[in-house]
Amino acid sequence: SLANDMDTDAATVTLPQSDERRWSDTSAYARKKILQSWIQLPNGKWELGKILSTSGEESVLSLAEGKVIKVMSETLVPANPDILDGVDDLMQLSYLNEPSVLYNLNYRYNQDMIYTKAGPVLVAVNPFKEVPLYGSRYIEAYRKGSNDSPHVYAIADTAIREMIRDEVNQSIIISGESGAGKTETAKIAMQYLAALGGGSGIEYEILKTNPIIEAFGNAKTLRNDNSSRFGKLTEIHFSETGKISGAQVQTFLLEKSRVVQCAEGERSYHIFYQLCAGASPALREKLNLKSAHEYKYLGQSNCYSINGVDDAERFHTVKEALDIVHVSKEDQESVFAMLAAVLWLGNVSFTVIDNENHVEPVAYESLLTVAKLIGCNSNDLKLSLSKRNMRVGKDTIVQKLTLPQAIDARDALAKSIYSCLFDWLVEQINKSLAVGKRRTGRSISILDIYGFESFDKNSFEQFCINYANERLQQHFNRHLFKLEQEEYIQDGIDWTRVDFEDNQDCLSLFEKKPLGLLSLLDEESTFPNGTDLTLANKLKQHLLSNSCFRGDRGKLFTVVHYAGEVTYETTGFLEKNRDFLHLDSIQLLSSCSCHLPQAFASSMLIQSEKPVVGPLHKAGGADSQRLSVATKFKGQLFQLMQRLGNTTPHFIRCIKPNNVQSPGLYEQGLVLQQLRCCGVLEHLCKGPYNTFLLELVSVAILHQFNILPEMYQVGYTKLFFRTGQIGVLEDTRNRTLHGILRVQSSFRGYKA
Ligand code: AOV
Ligand code: MG
Repeated sequence: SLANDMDTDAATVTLPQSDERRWSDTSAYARKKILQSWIQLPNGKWELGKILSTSGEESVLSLAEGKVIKVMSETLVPANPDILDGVDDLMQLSYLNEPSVLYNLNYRYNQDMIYTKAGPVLVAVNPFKEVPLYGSRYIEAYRKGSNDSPHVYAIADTAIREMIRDEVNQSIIISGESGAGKTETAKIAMQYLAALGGGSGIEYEILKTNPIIEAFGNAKTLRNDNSSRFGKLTEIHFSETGKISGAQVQTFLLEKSRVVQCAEGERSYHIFYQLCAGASPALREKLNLKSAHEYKYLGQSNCYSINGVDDAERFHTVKEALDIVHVSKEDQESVFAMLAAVLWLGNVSFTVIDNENHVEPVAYESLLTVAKLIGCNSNDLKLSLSKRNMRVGKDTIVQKLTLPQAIDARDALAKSIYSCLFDWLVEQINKSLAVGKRRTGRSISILDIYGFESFDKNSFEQFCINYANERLQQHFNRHLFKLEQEEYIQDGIDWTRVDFEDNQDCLSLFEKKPLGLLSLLDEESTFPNGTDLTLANKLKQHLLSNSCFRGDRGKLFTVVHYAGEVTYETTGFLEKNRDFLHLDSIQLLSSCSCHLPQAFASSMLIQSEKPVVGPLHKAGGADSQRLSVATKFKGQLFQLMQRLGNTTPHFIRCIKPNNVQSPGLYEQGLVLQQLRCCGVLEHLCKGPYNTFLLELVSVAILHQFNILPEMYQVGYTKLFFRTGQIGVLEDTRNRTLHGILRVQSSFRGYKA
């Protein structure tokens, strides 16, 4: 606080450390001068009040609707003068505190100004309705520079300019909670890049990849009707003349489990419903396709449609898009056959065949249809779902399956077919968008990755997603810190090194070898007798000394993430991490007469040649042994960070203003929690000096207003004020102006 700062030598200011000190302007000195203030009501909401009087420890304020209240002065949080209402960069606020930031975003949101700058970061508040901010007229305005209000277009424009000017690759990194608007924002950015770099026609193809990838990788969840269940990096390449020459899409960790299982009220991947609703009679007959209601995988969550979405129509959009990215009609039909095979697999049921409860699939319509669709012998399929070959030493033993084992084998096959299909499609898209061999130009990458997740129950998926977010957060922290440091140095500010918020401890908790979360998870995954409980115990045994880790009872453990604590439950961790498919199933796929299953089998075999994790590894088992899911993901993230590390980043933070996907509803608490999570507030409010942008203000004026020399430093281009000082100046100016106005208005008989 300022009171503390007054005692400190101005040249050796350190950052406020604790939460209470993060906010800049609650000092006694600043308080005396403020005109209006925020009061926190018992329900946690902030309300604006005009300060009528302050005597001793207490202040009297008037609130809306003529209410007058008396409060302890120390609870006042200064509000900004009205002239700052709705400023388009939060940095322009005199008082940077939580209610002021919330108020400003809300003020803008109410006028459909969903974009606001927070220093170098763009904040986007999801409007949940169409807002008139897009399209060619707007693109043109940003291109010409005639519109300078914050916008995704402005970010994309800066990226293009800096790419050309600095000859450095750029990245647009979009983050935010589920449903906050990341995917829409990514598309808006692509729209702008396509418009500016278009000409060759490839830009049209790039835009058309979205409906395809969304159909196969997005699903309705309780949080978002169009939730992306994978992460995505789209790299758009530009030639030396600034025209788009191609693109490449990389995807991360698709949520496979959704194919066989999803929660009440959610849906599996859109494409299944689209196919069932939109396939032509001829295709229906060929695939023996039924309505979505007849498939068990789709029926279990009791949700078949999405408000306002016509699945049949979407199916046609996807088919058209597949044409555009050069997936042949023949291949398209194979893709649809794979989808139908997955659906029919879910309907395969089993019957008990002996008194040891071993089962085999019943050879009804479902089994026969799957065999026909993937092009294998139905007897082979039946065998692969009822028996498992195990190699022990030199011998092979055949193990019969019990019902849960058989269901696992069936579901594993369905999941593998789907995820291979997803990867195969992305590969086709990349072939179609391929950048020519001569990569002379530069690129802009757009990252749309799942945001931090914290639910009542958190499993392996949240574990991976939150780990990814820690990695990205570090990238964000380090970048902003660097920018800040550069600004001070450039302006010749005598500035001692400051510590910055870092999440390295939490990252180490995940990545340290051999005693980190990922290593221990992999180790336990290789033990034949490892269970979710032994995993939990092992973590607690080795990690308790790490301050970011806490052991809880049973299978629970807690990680202190930068965005908050998350308690994970290890149920299913080992199996999801191993994620293996029986070798029998791979062999089955490779024996198929259709080319897609063959391609899937070989890609799985290639993966299994890499270093391995699997319970039978040491025993020389016959299962497909491949990189564990967590290790593969970690590798992908490292690669991603390396790629991003070579780019100039531009950050967009998407905010979800309510949990009901409804327009016009702005819930303070929810917004605040997201702002806190993503570190934007911290960055905004931590600088020891606020920059004062009016370069012509001279030191003489400061003397006039009795601002002590230790309260500011003069840089080459800016004045840097100690926190709180700008507010004091603003208020002085306001009082002066108000004084003049009052004289004028009483003179004219008007109310000021
Ligand atoms: P997400 O990508 O952040 O969630 P989306 O981009 O899918 O979120 O946005 C969710 C929904 O919000 C969209 O389907 C739109 O209805 C609406 N929306 C978002 N941005 C805008 C905008 N600029 N204009 C109009 N509507 C918008 V997730 O993928 O769940 O993490 O996994
Ligand atoms: Mg998304």
